[in-house]
Amino acid sequence: MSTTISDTPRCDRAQLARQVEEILDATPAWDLHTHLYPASFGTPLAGTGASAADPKGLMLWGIDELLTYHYLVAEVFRVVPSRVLPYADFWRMSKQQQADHIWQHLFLERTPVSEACRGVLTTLQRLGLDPADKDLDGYRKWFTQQDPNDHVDRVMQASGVCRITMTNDVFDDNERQRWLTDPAVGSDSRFAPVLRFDPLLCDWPSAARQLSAWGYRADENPSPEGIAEVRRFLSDWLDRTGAIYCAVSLPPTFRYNGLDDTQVSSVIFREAVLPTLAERNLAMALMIGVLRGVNPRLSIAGDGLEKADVSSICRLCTDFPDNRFMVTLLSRENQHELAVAARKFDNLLPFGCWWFLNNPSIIEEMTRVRMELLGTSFAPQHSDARVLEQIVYKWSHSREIIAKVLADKYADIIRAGWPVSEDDMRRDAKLLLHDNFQNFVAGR
Ligand code: FIX
Ligand code: ZN
Repeated sequence: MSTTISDTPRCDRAQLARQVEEILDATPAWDLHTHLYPASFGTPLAGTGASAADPKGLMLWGIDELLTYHYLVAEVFRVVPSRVLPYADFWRMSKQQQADHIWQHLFLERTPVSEACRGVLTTLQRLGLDPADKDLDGYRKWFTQQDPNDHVDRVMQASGVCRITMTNDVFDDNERQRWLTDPAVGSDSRFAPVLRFDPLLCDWPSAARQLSAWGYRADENPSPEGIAEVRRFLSDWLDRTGAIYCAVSLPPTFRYNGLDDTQVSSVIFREAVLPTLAERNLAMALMIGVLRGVNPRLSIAGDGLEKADVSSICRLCTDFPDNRFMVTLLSRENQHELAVAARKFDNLLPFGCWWFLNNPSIIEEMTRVRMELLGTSFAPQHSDARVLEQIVYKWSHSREIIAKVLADKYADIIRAGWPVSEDDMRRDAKLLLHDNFQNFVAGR
C-alpha cells in the first residue's frame, strides 16, 4: 500500500529524506556510460577458478586497479611531485608498486578525504572489507580469491546496478582484435555495447588512414564514395557489436556550424554518422569539453577541460530532428546552458556528472539545476567507472545526493499542497536511474 505524505505543516523532513533515500537505494540503476568489460574481454587479474590472466585484458578489477585509477594518479603527484619521483619512474613501476605508492602517500600519510580516495573506502566497506584494517595485502588476498565472472554479480548487487554500458572503441587495436577474433565476446547480457569512434570526428586524417588499412576506401577530403565507405564501416561495426548507441568525446573547440558547414568533422558527422544512426534509430552521445594531454607526462591522468559551445548542440538538434543526442559537458560553467537547451529540444537528453564534475558539491548543484528546469526528464548520473568495483562508490555517493535533492523538491511541493505518494517516489526514482535513459535510447 502506498502512503501519501500530504500533511504539509507537520511533514517530517527527516523522515521524508530517509524514505526517499531508501527508495533510491532500492531502485536498480542502468549505468549508461562506463569503461567496464566482462571477463570475456580478458582480465589482467584472473582470480580463482578463472582462466589464466591476460596482461592486456580489458576487464579491470581489484584493489591495485582501484588504487591506480587515473584520478588518484593525478592526486599522488600533488603530494609526491615529479621533482621527487619523476613521471617516467612512476610509469616504470609495476601496477602493484604504483598502488603501494598511492596507498602510502594518499591514504596512510594523509587523510583520504578527496572524492576519489573516499571512493576506495566506500567500495571496500560495501564489499564487506574493513577500511579501518588499512591492510593492503589483506585486501589483495581477498580480491584474488574471487572469480571475476561471479565477482561482477556481487559488485552489481552491492552497487544496485542492473546493467552496465560499455565503451567499445573501434579504434583501439586491443579491443578491435577481440571483437574480430570472437564474435560472441560482447554477448554477456549484463553489459550493453556502445560504439565509440572519436578519431572519425576529432582526427579525420588518422581515421582515414586506419579505415584504408581496414579495407574501406577513405580520402583526405571525403567524396560521396568516401562518405559511403564511412557508412559501410559504421554499419559493419554496429552489426558486429550490437551497439545500443554511439558515442564520441570531443574537445571544447568542437563546433557544428549548420548545414553548409564545410569542416571535415561536420561533413562526416552530417553525411555519414547521423544518417546511419537515424536509419537505425540509434542515439548519439556527445561528451564535450575534454582537453587531452594538458600534462602529457601524466598520461591518461593528464587531461583537462574547458567550456564547450552549446550553440553547436542546439544547431545539431535543430538540423537533425530525426536524430537523438545524449549530451554531457565537462565544464561546470556549461551546465545551466545545457539544461536550458534541453528545454528547447526534445531530442536532447542531458546525462551524468562527468569526470571532474563527479564530486558531491557539483553533483548536488547540477542535479538541483536540472530538476528545477527539467523536472524528472534527464539522466542524472553515470559512473564512468574504469575499474569494476568503482560502480559501488560512484552509485552509492550519487544516490545519496539525488535522494537529497528529490526530497527537498518533494518537501517544496508538499508545502504547496500537492500530496506525494510512495508510488510517485518509486516512479520518479525509476525514471531518473533507469527509464529516462532506456526510453531515450529506444526512441520512445
Ligand atoms: O572520454 C571519456 O569517455 C572519458 O570519460 C575518459 O576518457 C576519462 O579518462 C575518464 O575516465 C573520466 O572519468
Ligand atoms: Zn568515459
